[in-house]
This record gives sequence, C-alpha cells and structure tokens, in this order.
Amino acid sequence: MHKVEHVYIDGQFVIPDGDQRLDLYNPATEERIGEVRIANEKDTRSAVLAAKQAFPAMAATTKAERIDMLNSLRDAVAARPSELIETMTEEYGAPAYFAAFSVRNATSIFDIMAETVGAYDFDRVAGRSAVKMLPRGVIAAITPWNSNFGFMATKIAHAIGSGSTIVIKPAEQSAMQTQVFAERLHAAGLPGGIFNIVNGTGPVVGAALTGDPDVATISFTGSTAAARIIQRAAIDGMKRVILELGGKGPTVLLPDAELDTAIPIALMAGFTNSGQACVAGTRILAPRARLAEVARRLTNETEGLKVGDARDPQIRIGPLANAAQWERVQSYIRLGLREGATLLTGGEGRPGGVEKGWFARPTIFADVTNQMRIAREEIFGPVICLIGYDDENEAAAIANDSVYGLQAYVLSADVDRARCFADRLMAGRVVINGAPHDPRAPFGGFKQSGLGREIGSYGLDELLEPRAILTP
Ligand code: TXE
Repeated sequence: MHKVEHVYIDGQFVIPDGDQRLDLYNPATEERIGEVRIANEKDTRSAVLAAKQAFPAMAATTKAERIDMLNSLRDAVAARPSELIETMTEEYGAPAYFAAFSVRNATSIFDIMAETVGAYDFDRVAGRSAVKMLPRGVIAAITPWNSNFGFMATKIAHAIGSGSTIVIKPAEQSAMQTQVFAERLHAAGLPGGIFNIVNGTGPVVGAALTGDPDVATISFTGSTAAARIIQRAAIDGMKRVILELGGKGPTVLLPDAELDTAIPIALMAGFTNSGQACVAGTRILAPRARLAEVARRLTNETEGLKVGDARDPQIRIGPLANAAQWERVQSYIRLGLREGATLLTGGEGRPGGVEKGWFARPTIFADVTNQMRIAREEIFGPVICLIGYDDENEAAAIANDSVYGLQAYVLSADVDRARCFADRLMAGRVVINGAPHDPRAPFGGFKQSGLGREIGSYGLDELLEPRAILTP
C-alpha cells in the first residue's frame, strides 16, 4: 500500500494541514493500491507565500544561472527512469511505450528550455528605449492525470526559464507519480520556494490557487469545462491565463494516401495512450470513393491490436485511467449507436476474455456525420469515427468544423500536397505522414483547445512582460 503523505513547500517535504485522504486504484485490477493525504486552502497559501518569497531572487537570476538550474533538473529527472515508468503504468494504466516516451519527454523539456534561454533576447531596444523582458510573478500550474509528470516538467521548465517561481497542483489521481517525480526534482538541490507541489482537489486547492491574489499567471492543462471555471476565477485578479485543453483531432487521408502506411499511422494517432490524449486523432476523414476499403483495413488492423497488461511493451492499449473514464467511454459508445453510426469493431463492455479492470474495446464507428455528438465531443478513450468526404474542400471544411483546434494529421503520398492541405487547417499542430514528435515545436490550440502556447520562445513569451526604460 502506497501512502503519499507529503506536499512539497519551500524546498521540503512537509505534512499538510489538510488531513483528508483519497484512495488510489490500479486500473488494471481495480484494486486499491494507495492513498494520498490532500492539502487544503491553508497549505495552498503557504505554498504561494513560499513562491512569492523566492520570486525576487529568481527573477534576478542570469541566463547562465537559469541554464544551470535546468541542467540540474534534467540530470535529476533522467536518473532512475524505470521507477517513473512503472508508477505511471501502475497508477493509471499508461502503456509502457507511452510511459517511456513521457519520461524521455520530461527529460528533454529541460534541455530544450536551457537551449531556449540561451537564445532568448531578454534585453531589447525599441525606439530610444531599453526593453527588458521580466517574469510576471508567481505561476499557479494545474495538471491533469493523463500525462501528469510530463506536464509538471513542462511547467517547471517554463517557470525557471522565465525567472518565475511556481506552485503546482497535480492531478489528485496521480499522487504516486507526483511523489516519485517530486523526489527526483528535489534531488536537483535548487533553492527552496522556486517550485512547490501541493496535492489536492480542483475545487479546494485548485480554486484557492487560481483565486490567490499573489498569483500572477495561471498555467492550466486539462478539460475545457474546468478551464471555464478557472478563467472566471482569473478575471478579478487580472491574471494571465495559459490554457492547454481538449481536442477532437482530424486525421485526413488525402485521396492519394497509401493505405498500407496510412492506416497504422492513423490508428496510432487515434489510440495514443489508449485514446486518453488531447492530441488524439479521433476523426478519420477519408475520400468517399475509398471509404469501404478504409473501413475494412481499419477494422482488420484494430482487431489485431493487443489490449491488456500495460507493462508489456507490445501493448498499444491498456486500461482506462479510472472507473469514471470507463463509464464515460461506454456511454459514448451507446450514444454512437443511438445516433445511427455503424459499429465496425469494438463496442460496449470489456474486450473478450477480460473480466476485471477498466479495459475498453478499441472501437471504430463508420457512417458518422460530423454533426453527431461522437464526432464533436472529446470522448477520451479508444473510440474513432470514420467520416467520408467528396473533395479536399469538403475535407478541410469538416476538419475545421469543430470547437477544438489542437492537433491534426494529414496523410498523402505527396508531402507538398499534404503541406498545402495543412495550410488550410485551424490547428496548433499539423502532423504530416506520421512525422516524429518535435519537442521544439510550439504546443497549444486554436478555439476551445486553449489560449497561448508552450515550448521554446513561444512558451517564454507568455510568462514575460516587457519593461521599457525611456531616457531623455
Ligand atoms: O479533467 P479536469 P478530468 C478531458 C477529457 C476527460 C475530461 C475529464 O475529456 O475525460 O476532461 O477529466 C483540476 N479549479 N481532459 O475530470 O477536471 C483537477 O483537479 C481548479 C482533457 O480529470 O479538467 C486536475 O488537476 N482546478 C485533458 C485538472 O484540473 C480544477 C486532460 C484536470 O482535471 C478545477 C484531462 C477547478 N474548479 C482531461 N476542477 C487534456 N487536454 O489532455 C478541476 N481542476
């Protein structure tokens, strides 16, 4: 039984004033595997005060000092990666390949920020004035469970790169990986108060953080629903809000796409992290003339996917993170049937032979129109909609007809043609022909997928404010 007892404030692991506990479960077995003691408003305030106290010294650091801090954090996080991978898999069933990717990503984010700080122009000239890019103040960060420590790493790297201090409220369901990750971060030996980590729920710790008068910027990754509450909380304090939210990514198979390569790429995009990814490509758009062939191939490939023990590196689809996610996916599958979509494969319930655990069946719906709720709402599970189009104009219109605009995928035998098509998409990122992840590309969305960007200079810009000094 894992017991997560501490929060991390001012460089120390301390017992919080809050004494409520939440149970933690293994989604593959449904067994209770631990509990977390969650903080309250008083603990949140202590964390903000620690960050506030540490801010002036942090804001005054040089580029070289920030780079040193980022390098120390990178080294500390890179040590013992297997512990992080195992915890992520045990705690919410992330397939081992995805957990390993998350750890690599969490390490490289510090390197990339160090590189960004080195190249960033903090001292500029405008007209006759000297302009300095200064950190805005304490950042409050809130992260979700689907890649909790990856998002924590991103937000801490940005705080340090910008010379800010930060208080993080991780997803309450991710307390075990938060604990392992916090221990790694602590090993870097940074001065206290620069980053603080407070376990707690959204309505208590999240709300206390976003409403705190000493917080200047809120950096949130999570659902669009919670983001609305957070934005309202930010209004009175004039806080800047950076939001990384949901998606309903289109995967567009252009008429010349080679299906042998395109279908596995499309499925990988749709079923990333068992479909629990904001960047998942969950609407596959295919030319009407090729729909039958695409449907047949999607079905065959999907039926060959291994669902099961997330620790097995061959497994593409593990259990969903928790009972609520499983129920949510089931209700969307029932909704798809009621809306008149055709079930090609998958469907309600657990995969054959599985009796326990929050495993969902990888599901493909055909005969979907883009007006159906299953094509419009983020399901956050292994459910893909196949939608037909007549020509590229219609494909672009359907791809863009969404309240979301986070990540899109384009597949074509001709990269230039794919690039021309990508130019028509309202998405923060467009991935052509399964291009590998680019950890330096700006990340964030259009429309209800978010506000602002993370990564590189785009990420730093959000956290800095110019001060111009005018001389006679
Ligand atoms: O997310 P929440 P949940 C989507 C996805 C998923 C659904 C629900 O569709 O099925 O959201 O997931 C904190 N003030 N995404 O309920 O509620 C909360 O404690 C301050 C997509 O887990 O958004 C947690 O730390 N904070 C998304 C974080 O917000 C609040 C990833 C995320 O929880 C708060 C996650 C409040 N009032 C879910 N309410 C993605 N884009 O990847 C909640 N929180």
